[in-house]
Amino acid sequence: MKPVSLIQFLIEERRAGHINAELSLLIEVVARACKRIAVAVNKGALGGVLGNAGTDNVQGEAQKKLDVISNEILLEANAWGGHLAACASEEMEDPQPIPDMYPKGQHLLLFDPLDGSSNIDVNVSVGTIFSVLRCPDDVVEPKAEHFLQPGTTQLAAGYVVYGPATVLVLTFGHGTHEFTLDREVGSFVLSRRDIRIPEATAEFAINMSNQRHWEAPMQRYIGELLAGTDGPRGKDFNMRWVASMVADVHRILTRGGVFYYPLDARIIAKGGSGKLRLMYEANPMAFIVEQAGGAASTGRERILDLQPTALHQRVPVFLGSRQEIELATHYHREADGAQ
Ligand code: P6P
Repeated sequence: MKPVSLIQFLIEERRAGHINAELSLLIEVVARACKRIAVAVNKGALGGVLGNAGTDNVQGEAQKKLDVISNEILLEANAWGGHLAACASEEMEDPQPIPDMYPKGQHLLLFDPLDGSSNIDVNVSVGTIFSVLRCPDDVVEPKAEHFLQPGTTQLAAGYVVYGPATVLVLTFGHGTHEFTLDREVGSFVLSRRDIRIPEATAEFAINMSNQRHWEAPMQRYIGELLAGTDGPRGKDFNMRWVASMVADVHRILTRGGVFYYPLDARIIAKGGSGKLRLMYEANPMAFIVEQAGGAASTGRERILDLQPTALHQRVPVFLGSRQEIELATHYHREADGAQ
């Protein structure tokens, strides 16, 4: 069968009425920017781009050179196209307006330009995560509060994983689809349409070193997985933890599984609400996973239903095979005395 390029897929989606011309252009521009990020990432030590930039981001995290480079690539690519009203990034405190000399569009783009960048120096897969919202009609200079829309309002979400292959996963709310970069041609080619995550799984991803800090229901749930055939679950579980959300989520989209980054006592003691960011990590990944038949919660609530209160807000993340997410969420709600 003739391969379907990303451009052809976007035309199909426009003809189906799933997206408009401006959103189609936005996705093309983001995909092209991610190809440039892939070139920079794939240079490794030869590109002089490894190591720390010597600066911290808004999260107070030391920025890798490639964090800054990836952020610049995405901002530059999206400035002149006329499809965006503003961008927001993990690497920037405030939203970035579109420069006055360029026309503005009706979309807001949020991204984590290089998620998992602590893995860069050890040559483990990293990725770009992005989310697209509609800019409120009467807003010309979008501020942070205009980005604070629930995940259910996303028009598109996607990620690109820079691994052995460079792979784009994308949803517009009509299924989750995968495109693999054909480096010889330089274009993304549809490699899986309508991905489905199996309802059940025997594989979980979590950073076990935090175990002693977890809340009781998380200790109970993970304890049952570790007990395997000796415990109430009656089957053995496998564990993976890449410490690169895009890589862990891509594995779940490929063979099922669950990913957890729960609250823990240290986060709670510091008045925190989680490790991962809602607007440009949890929401896009939750949209992608739900559109593939999986589930995504904070352990108490559906992630996509959350009303955001801050641009860089953090949340606990439970996502993947529906049966496990529902059980883990049930344990937390039961412990809270809810329902
Ligand atoms: P830890 C990467 O820094 C990240 O934001 C996610 O990509 C990843 O899942 C998580 O943090 C890893 O966290 O505590 O295991 O280093």
